[in-house]
Amino acid sequence: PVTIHRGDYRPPEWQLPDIALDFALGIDETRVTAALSVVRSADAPAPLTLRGDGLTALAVRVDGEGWNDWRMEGPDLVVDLGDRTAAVVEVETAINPAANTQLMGLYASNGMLCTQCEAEGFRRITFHPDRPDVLSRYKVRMEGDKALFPILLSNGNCIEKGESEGGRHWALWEDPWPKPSYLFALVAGDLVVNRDEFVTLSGRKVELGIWVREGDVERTSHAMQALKNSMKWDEQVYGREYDLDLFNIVAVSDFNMGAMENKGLNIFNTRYILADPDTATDLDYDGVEGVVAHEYFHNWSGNRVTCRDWFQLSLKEGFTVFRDQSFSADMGSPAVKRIEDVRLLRAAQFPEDAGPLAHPIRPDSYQEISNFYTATVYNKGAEVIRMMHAMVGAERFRKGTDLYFERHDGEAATCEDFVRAIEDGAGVDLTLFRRWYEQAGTPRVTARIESDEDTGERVLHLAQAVPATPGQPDKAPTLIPLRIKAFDLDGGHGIEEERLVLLDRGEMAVPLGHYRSRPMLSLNRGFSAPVIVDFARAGGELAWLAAHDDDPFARYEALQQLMLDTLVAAVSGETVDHSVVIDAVAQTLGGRAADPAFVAEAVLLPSEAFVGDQMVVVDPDAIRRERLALQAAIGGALEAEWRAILAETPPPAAILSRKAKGGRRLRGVALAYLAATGLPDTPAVAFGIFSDADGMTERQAALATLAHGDSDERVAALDIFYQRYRDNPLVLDKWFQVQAWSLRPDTVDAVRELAGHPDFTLANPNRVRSLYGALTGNQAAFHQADGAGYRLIADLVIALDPKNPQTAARMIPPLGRWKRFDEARQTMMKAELQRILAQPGLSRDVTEQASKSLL
Ligand code: B3K
Ligand code: ZN
Repeated sequence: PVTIHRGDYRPPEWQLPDIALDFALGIDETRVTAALSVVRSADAPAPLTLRGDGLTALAVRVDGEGWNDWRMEGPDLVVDLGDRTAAVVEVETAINPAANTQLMGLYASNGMLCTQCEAEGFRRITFHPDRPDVLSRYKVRMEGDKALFPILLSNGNCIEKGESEGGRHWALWEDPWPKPSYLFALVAGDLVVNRDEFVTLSGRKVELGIWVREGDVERTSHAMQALKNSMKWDEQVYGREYDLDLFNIVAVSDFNMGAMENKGLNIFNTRYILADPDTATDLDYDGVEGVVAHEYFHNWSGNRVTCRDWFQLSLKEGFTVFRDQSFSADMGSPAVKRIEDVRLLRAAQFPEDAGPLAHPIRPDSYQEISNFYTATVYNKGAEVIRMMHAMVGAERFRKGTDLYFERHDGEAATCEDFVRAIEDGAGVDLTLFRRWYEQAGTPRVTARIESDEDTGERVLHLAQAVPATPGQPDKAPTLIPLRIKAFDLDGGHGIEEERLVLLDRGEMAVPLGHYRSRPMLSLNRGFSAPVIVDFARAGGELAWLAAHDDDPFARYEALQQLMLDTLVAAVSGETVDHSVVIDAVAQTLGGRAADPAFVAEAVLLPSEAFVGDQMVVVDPDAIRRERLALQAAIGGALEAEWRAILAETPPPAAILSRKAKGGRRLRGVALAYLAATGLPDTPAVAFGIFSDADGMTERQAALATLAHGDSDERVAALDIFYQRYRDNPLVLDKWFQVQAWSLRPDTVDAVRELAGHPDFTLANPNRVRSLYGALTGNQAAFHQADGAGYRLIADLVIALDPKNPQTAARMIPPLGRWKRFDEARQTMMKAELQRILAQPGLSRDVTEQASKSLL
């Protein structure tokens, strides 16, 4: 496989100011005629290379004349234009959307046609340079059967439509904004619309449409509200107004990821559009709001200013994730949102940074760019933007982003352009900070307090180290902004106010002031930097901080650390006293009336995987055992509290206020703790909640709790749930998922059996993720000692790769974590990676992930 290097970037030799596309639509055959107006930008004559993927050129014309000076170079079409400096190059191709199981390019889903072009799917539709620094104005004409495709959509505005012979009709769309090919979109199908409108800051009326299948339109109101809120928020917070008269969203059920920000025509996985209280949990609602916002925000951070090349992906993704995180925080609870984001970062990104697939947020090389839509590029990328924001403050950050948008509007920019705009606009020197873009690996910050017992002077010593990662053996210190505060319990004059410490060298001493006794130090508050902090705490400190820190994130963090320390000690064979954790949980629960959502997050035990991440050699069985033991201890000791929470009347499912959502979340946590005790009445309690539930949050929480056990109620609830929702794919995904999440010892067997269920299919990425993705997230099951979990995932990758390489490749990273496990598991995991690699005809996607995972 060919490796592409960031340093090899060359500007395009041809520009394409205008493109006219003509589609004769059909499910099995769509004919595409592309007229590319090309203008040479290279000084010397250069052939025009148009990338293709699985295409045949049926006809080539130049300036209206048949043309023979072209050849195929592998999948690409090379047209020799002699010494011309401009031409209109017309190419005809035919594609089969029904046969497109990769879901890249133009494909069929439930009888409708839709596209996915990012990153390199446009070349599966027509020959084109297909690189993000080639921007064009698009005119799209499409024609198709009116009964099959009553709705015809593309980017921009519909400027004309009409009927043609044989029950066909057509539409002509024009997008006035030049865009790269990855933002092209087309949809044709039988869809219904939820219409609304939004008036922008400057008084422009924008027509909004969310297009779904008949019967789903009632489930689109939350997405519509989220869209309007996002539009308003981007005006208020970033001064960014929408720039077309029309904004359409289409929901499709077969989609490789969450959604896609095509200009004026976002295409979404139904999972991030459809929500009603009966079928969606509160978390699903939040997912809809966050993804709708994310894709909308891309209109500026991604579309108006796009990426020069795919190495710059974090330019749009990191920034846009930061923007959607800030939006969701403003719409709900900032503290809870921060906890969720950090939990995701630690669950998905830290392991990536610590494993064989580690890469900087701006990678240096790739074989298949689809493999780089990662938690590192997205979520660590967002943390990097967040650190800049923290260092300069909201006002100066806004000056920086204003300058960025002003300087680069209409351009394909780089990460460096962004950093420079923040430097110039906000007035800050980010020289050292740039290392965050260059270096992979999660920095480790070691902290220690040095005390002079005579004078009472306390000094905080900080040291940083960035671990070696593949291809980057030596790392340099970077700039790490740490929010700290010292609480003085004993009188004296410590840091009363929070302070931002900029750790800008390998080691640094920070005077804290004079204290009679060691102060309670709150470090990396709000998770101001995406680092791992090693700080030996004195006994009682974490419990004190969990109860008293005035930063809610820091309270959460202290309690988590206390739980984590207890679990790690227990797993290492130490006898542990659960009572410290129990007391801290009890104390936190005391605040539940004021903020149930925060309390629910704070009292949750760290995941099995996160406990494993703290250990040199992960012992999945011991972690499962000790975590269940701690859960049971907390469940038993605080039984009365859990029962009291569950005895309250739950908030009606239709109410989505912060408080109502928090209340439901806490009830879910209470049920899990109570069930962990194994008390004989708990299946009946859970079944009661399952049956009485007026919405999916309570219903799913109860079902998931039952699914861990072995009761008659479990069997009954799974059956009732299946019968009730068998026709709703998104809810049926949950049915598969709760079973793959189960803590039962037979989960791997259950997953294997579910893969043979008539409702299981490899054709739908959501279904694949709901079963197999859930299994890889179930540490003790996936790492079952006999290797059955590994075999199951490898079998899946092998079966899925010929159909959908992108989704297949996404299942590989869990197998690549072998270095962290015992020798027996290591051997089995590597053997499965090798078995995958031995398959003939493997995709570039899977080849890259599997071979790198063995290093
Ligand atoms: N930009 C798309 C991701 C496309 C992934 C292609 N493999 C969604 C998003 O981040 O908004
Ligand atoms: Zn994005």
